[in-house]
Amino acid sequence: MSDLRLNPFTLTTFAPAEAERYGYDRDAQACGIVHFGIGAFHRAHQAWYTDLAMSAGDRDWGIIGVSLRSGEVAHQMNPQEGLYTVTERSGEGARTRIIGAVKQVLVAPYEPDEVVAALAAPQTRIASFTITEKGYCRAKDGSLDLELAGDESVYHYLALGLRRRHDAGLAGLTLLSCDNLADNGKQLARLMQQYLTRHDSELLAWFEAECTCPSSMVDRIVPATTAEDRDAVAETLDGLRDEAAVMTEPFSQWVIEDKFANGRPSWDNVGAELVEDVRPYETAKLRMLNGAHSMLAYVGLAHGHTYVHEAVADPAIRPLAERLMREEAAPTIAAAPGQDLSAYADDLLKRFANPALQHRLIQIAMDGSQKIPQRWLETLAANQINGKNCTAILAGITAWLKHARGDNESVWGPVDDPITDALKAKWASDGVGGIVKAIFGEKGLVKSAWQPDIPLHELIARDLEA
Ligand code: NAI
Ligand code: CS2
Repeated sequence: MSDLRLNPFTLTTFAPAEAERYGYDRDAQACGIVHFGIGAFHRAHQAWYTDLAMSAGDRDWGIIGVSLRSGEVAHQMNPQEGLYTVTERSGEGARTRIIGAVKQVLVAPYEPDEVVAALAAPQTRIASFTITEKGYCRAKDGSLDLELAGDESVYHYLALGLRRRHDAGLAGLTLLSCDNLADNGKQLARLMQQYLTRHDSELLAWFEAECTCPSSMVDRIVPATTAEDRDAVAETLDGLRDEAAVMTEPFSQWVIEDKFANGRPSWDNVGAELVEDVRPYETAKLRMLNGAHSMLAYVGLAHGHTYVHEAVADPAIRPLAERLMREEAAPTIAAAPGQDLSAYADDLLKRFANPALQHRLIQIAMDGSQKIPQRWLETLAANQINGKNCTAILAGITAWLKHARGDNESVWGPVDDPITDALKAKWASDGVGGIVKAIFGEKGLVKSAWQPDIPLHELIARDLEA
């Protein structure tokens, strides 16, 4: 196979026949978006919507991607001048599209001034984020952890960029969180205000008046790309290599609070929903999709599975996923008009069963301490008020505690969680009998809306010993 990389030149010269492609003059597009955390998900979701919107005639919404940590994505994308492919996979086959929306990737630790300049550019109107749950630097009570939120955090760059916009008399920005957090826009607004209060309090009033932070529910399953995936894409591209390729499912959903400070792409023309209140969609997605995902991950790994489609096909596990979604999560959700939670659960089970996605359970198992509060603990708390036990989520809790203890490490390597050391220390000091209180109790490690009673402690301890 050749080493020729996908880029605007090779694309016109070698013109792979099978792939769809963007339909606009890339060089003529200004960059209206600066996106932090240009990982696999952004490329298959927001950048894909933006590419479709510009292909349908919208203009000047090119994207400057920013990596806050490693240079890996910049090395993949910049030699390709930002071009990459999205491949949708299902049992029916694969469909590849070449995306032109991303113009450049900056690596913040090496190019801090360029990142601030991009935020302060007159044509920039939106800063968006997929920096993972831990990238928001939250303390256990949800407030900004001022020690974590240092000069390497997203807040540092935002504060400098917004200050420069203010001083130049430019309009504010929309700060659009696309991470799987409950009330992601409100959380971001509050955290940014806390950062400014500490570092640039004179900018606070301008930030509150000129910038907005819409909430958004984002949904598309995007597994981490593998070397085999890249080889398969090279075949589709008649030998051209795409080191930035991403794989996903045909399904995609994006529900956004319609609260933009300074314009937005016509994402609503290409499938996104702009609404007044995203909460019913966001709560259903976090508690049902992500709640079931995390349960499948920890219980599935314990049963020796590798992929989501394997876990959901296991007759010992599938009923747990059904129960978690239909009997435990759905009754806690105030559905929006027309939102059918039972049909939603049916669709989710079909999506999880997609055999072509190869979605690794260990990827979902990452960062459990950051994920389970909004995926499980809110549901447990809501059911607790009605005296109802959630056996499927409790099976997930037990499996997560074992995972955090290191039970899967011999097969899958070290536990990947920002508080791994603290979790392990609690296991060492509190053991099976005390771990539930040490993690979920009032003074526990994790922010928990749910306070298990003594019989539940005993039940989980028995399962942990089993
Ligand atoms: P990824 O691993 O491809 O990219 C993660 C990005 O976040 C990278 O740019 C990385 O440098 C950055 N990041 C990681 N830790 C950080 C930290 N502590 N501070 C700042 N930046 C940090 O992951 P992917 O698939 O792009 O997912 C990212 C996020 O997108 C998820 O955490 C989730 O909130 C959201 N998401 C992902 C979906 C998926 O199926 N992959 C679907 C829906 C939402
Ligand atoms: C997954 C999600 O990695 C995880 O924790 O549960 O990223 C999931 O794939 C997406 O939220 C689907 O939209």
